[in-house]
Amino acid sequence: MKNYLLLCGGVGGAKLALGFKNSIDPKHLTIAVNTGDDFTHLDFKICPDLDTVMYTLAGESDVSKGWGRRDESWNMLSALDDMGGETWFQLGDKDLATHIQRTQLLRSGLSLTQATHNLCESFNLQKNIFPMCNQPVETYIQTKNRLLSFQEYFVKLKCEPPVTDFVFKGLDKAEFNKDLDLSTYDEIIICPSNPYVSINPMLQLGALSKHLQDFSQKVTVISPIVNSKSLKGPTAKMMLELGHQISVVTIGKFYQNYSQRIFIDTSDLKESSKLNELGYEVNNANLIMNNTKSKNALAHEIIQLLESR
Ligand code: FO1
Repeated sequence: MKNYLLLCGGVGGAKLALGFKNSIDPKHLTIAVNTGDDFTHLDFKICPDLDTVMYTLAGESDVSKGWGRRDESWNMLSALDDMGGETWFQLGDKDLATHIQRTQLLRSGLSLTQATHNLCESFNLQKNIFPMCNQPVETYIQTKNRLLSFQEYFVKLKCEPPVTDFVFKGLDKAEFNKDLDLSTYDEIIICPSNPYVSINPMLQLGALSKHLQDFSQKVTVISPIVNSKSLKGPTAKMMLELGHQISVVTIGKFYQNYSQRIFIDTSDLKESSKLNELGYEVNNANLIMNNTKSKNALAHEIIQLLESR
């Protein structure tokens, strides 16, 4: 069996990561997760994508919301609201325990990787989930009038302001997670996450970016655009605002220097020849992962193809 590295954002990426977890031995699976969405809120270090992946793999995620924990209660938030505290970013009681624990672990001197693995252990997960880097990188959204921090744009303003560009702060001090030896992965999967804000921060990390460009034959993109719509979140809206068509071809162009293989949904097959012209081998599958069966089926199909190469 080959060794797989998944590059993963939040909800879409986590669904595919679960399919992989259910399909292969964990020793062949490594998941590098975007940390550009991370921020400090109410003095707690919040890592939304790491938590979404962790909760999803542990069967603990709130599937309908896509973030936070299942069977959640909101006593802290409601009490905080009664006191006039800051409640625009909703922290459930069980979820809060994760942020408290992570913040304590980091304050005790652990790296984000070590803190993540400590949390993974408490969810009975293998230690194969890694932050993309151990240094803080913060995604900012440039809108016409203001530069917004990611969570202000995403949660407080509900992705409403039109986007003109993205800024990643902290890159000068950040490096792709040193615990991950890129030469050990036979296949790298770019999960169906938002290319602009979930995968882009990782592509800014020099060592990873160079590796993907040098070994683009090992890199497979799974499109987050299905039937000319985004599966979840603001990917399609951002594409339009940036002057692109909502299409798998726009995804293909975005990753053109990094990948030579793409999976698109069967409903987008009409775009195959344009992707071939961009240099891609095109494969198609059902990319809508709305239950465990479809998550496992997609992972299985990707693995089957890549094992045969
Ligand atoms: N997303 C929301 O839309 N509203 C929230 O109040 C919210 C709270 C929240 C708390 C913890 C956490 O880990 C994630 C949370 N998210 C919330 C999701 C998150 O901010 C975004 O989905 C990701 O950053 C995008 O991948």
